[in-house]
Amino acid sequence: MGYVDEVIERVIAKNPGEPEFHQAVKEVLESLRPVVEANEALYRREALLERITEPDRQIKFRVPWVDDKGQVQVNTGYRVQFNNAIGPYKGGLRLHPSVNVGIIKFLGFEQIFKNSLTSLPIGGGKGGSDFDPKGKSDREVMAFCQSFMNELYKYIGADEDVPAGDIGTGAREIGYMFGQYKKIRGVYEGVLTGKGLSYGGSLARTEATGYGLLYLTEEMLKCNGKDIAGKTIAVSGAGNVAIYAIQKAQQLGGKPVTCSDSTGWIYDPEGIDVALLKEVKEVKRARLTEYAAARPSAQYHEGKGVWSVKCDIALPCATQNELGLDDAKALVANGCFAVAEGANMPTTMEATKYLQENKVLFAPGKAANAGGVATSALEMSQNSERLSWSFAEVDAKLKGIMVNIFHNLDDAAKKYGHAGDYVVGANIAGFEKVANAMLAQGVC
Ligand code: NDP
Ligand code: 2IT
Repeated sequence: MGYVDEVIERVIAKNPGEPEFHQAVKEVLESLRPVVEANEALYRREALLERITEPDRQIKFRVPWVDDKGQVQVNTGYRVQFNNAIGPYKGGLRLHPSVNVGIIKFLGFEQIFKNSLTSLPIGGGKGGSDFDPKGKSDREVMAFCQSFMNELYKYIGADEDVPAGDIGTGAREIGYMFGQYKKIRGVYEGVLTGKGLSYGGSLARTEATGYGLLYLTEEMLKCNGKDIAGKTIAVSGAGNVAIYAIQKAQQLGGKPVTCSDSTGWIYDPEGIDVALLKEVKEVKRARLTEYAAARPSAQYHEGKGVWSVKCDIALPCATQNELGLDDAKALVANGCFAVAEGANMPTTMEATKYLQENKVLFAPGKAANAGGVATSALEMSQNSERLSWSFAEVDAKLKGIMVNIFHNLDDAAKKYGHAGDYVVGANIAGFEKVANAMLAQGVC
């Protein structure tokens, strides 16, 4: 058995009941075969793949808080500090009832390579809790966030580990967490990103993941003789990533016609009304039924279904494994020619394979959605120099980073004989820098 297969087996045996983590490790390691084969003796001796698949540490803690009825609630908090070979741990905090250690580990593992692709000095980490912010009052969310930080503060810091937003964690949650960190530690530092603009946040961080997704997609299409203008786009999700992906797609002349939330989805043949979507999701925190009620052209459907709509480009922006093999078949049958992942691992391995076999341009999340964490790193730079940059300056840097990421992964795919396979390209390009740093730093 080859080194890659041995390590995959070992990871599965050592981490039972964590299917998402197994999936992420398999997807990365299998595509690293060309590099691993070229360096097998060295990597084996250094146990490089064993080390890179084992988090530096996993922190799990109790998060007790009092709800509005006076009842004590108990959630579980996590922070997985996966790898800091190239910079302080960096990655979001997910607040969703489905959160467990395996999900946080898959996200933390992906984050290592994503952060490396940005070319900025950030290591990989992820955290979160099974707390569900949906339907909670602001006071309840604050009580949870303060209790979460009462424990998390011990492990984070501007040069140590810098958390940020993810599913369920937006500006409100980051604000409460930052306030509590500051109160406990008595230091004003850039310990979290995605902060409000009045207390150290960066312009364009809110838009960055969605905008970055479109900048990378635009470059990928351009290099393949295609264009976004005039194209019909299917988007899933209706959160931070989806909203700003839809907005940038429209600015580039595309026509996003779908979005979805955890209960249903919208087909709006006249194109999604972003202002209305923002009002429903960002202000009212309501369901998409409210979008449909306010927009005569929109059709609302319960459950899942955005990938059944005829489109040229698909942008999954909700959550992991939301685009399966049947969805991939429907997309291909309907003439879709590009899929770019706004979410983390939204496409199953079978679906990815099917799309690639059918010549669909496929940009994996660790490259396509890296604009969010890249702009978080720009927020860290601004915090360090105690200055803030204009929207145009941050946006221009973001665009430069995304274009650069695409060319790095395109070049890596070509160099190892897999031209056009951007999954292989992204994994190899992200891995090489981290691997070299780990080897240079010795056994640690
Ligand atoms: P949000 O919480 O802002 O939005 C998530 C959206 O997906 C919501 O509309 C939610 O529905 C919907 N959704 C549908 N099904 C699910 C489900 N099973 N679990 C969770 N959400 C579901 O999150 P983000 O937009 O920030 O994140 C979306 C994806 O992008 C995630 O995979 C995240 O890891 C990834 N990502 C986020 C980055 C960021 O900067 N925020 C950066 C890079 C990647 P509802 O409205 O009903 O809650
Ligand atoms: O998945 C991700 O890259 C994020 N949720 C953003 C992480 C960050 O530190 O900005």
